[in-house]
Amino acid sequence: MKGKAVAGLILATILISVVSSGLIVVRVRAQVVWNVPLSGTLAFVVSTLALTGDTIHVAAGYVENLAADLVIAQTDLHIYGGPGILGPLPIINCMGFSIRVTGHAFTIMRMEITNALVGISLGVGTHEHWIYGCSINNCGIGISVGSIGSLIHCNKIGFCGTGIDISGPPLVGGNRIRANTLTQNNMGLLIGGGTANNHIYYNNFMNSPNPNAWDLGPVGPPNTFDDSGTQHLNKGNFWDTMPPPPYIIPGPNGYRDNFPLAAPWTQPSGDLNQDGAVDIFDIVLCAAAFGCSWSTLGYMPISDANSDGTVDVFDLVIVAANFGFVDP
Ligand SMILES: [Ca+2]
Ligand SMILES: [Ca+2]
Repeated sequence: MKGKAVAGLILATILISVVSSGLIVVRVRAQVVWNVPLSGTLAFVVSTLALTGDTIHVAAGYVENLAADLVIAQTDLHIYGGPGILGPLPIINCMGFSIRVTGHAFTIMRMEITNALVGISLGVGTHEHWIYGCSINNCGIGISVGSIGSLIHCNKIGFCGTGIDISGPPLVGGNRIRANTLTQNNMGLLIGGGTANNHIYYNNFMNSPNPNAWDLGPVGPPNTFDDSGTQHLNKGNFWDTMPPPPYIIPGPNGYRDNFPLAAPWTQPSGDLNQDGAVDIFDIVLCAAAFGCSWSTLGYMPISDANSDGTVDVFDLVIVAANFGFVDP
């Protein structure tokens, strides 16, 4: 079984890298899995033990209070919160500090982050981070995007000053911000500052006392409220303050969401790679981690469709049951 899983992983990596739309990158890892708290606190593991390519598993229900900024300087470091069936999301209470990412290709999934100056700060010039399924609350800024080519999806961000901030220098670009739900932040999204080619779609922006989004300008850079470089495809966001479409993003730049959603976005069941269709690539993603369980190397939360801590036939069944679905 182990040999099959490895073969599946390699096959999946090749297939996804070559053929897919590039939304999901499956990374082959051969490094250590650290289990927190068995290996100490998360901050201790990150600062002292973990190396490039390692994965850190944080048990459901775990709570840690930071005593300083949590700096992620490694490349290709992965932090996975425990599967939902085993308990609530593990919590990093930042106590006014921040999680600062200075390395590349950082992955964090299924963690709760509270009381931070910046919940997750993706450093300027860093690239290819993957932020999925996190709950970020009561922060000055929920996620500050200074990176290139990151995927930020299916997170819930609430009660922050600004939910997602993409107002960095022109270097910041090529990030996909999709399927996040931002509620009761003072401002949901802050964009502009010369950033370019960031794609913002399928997000739900709700209940912000100030505008759900604000565009800083300057005029010109082609950030889009769609999944491509054109403003004229049919993916958009849900805005609870929406006037008749298109939704004009307040601010000096004139960004528009040409095809805003009429109702909040809900992620289709079985669409593991979040590309809007349930197809062979979701099967491949499931195969990539098939046979892996929560505490072992190779487990990926995104492959575990029913979040029970094991990637097995029941996850394949969920994909199969929805196979053929295509977002209209
Ligand atoms: Ca899919
Ligand atoms: Ca499962």
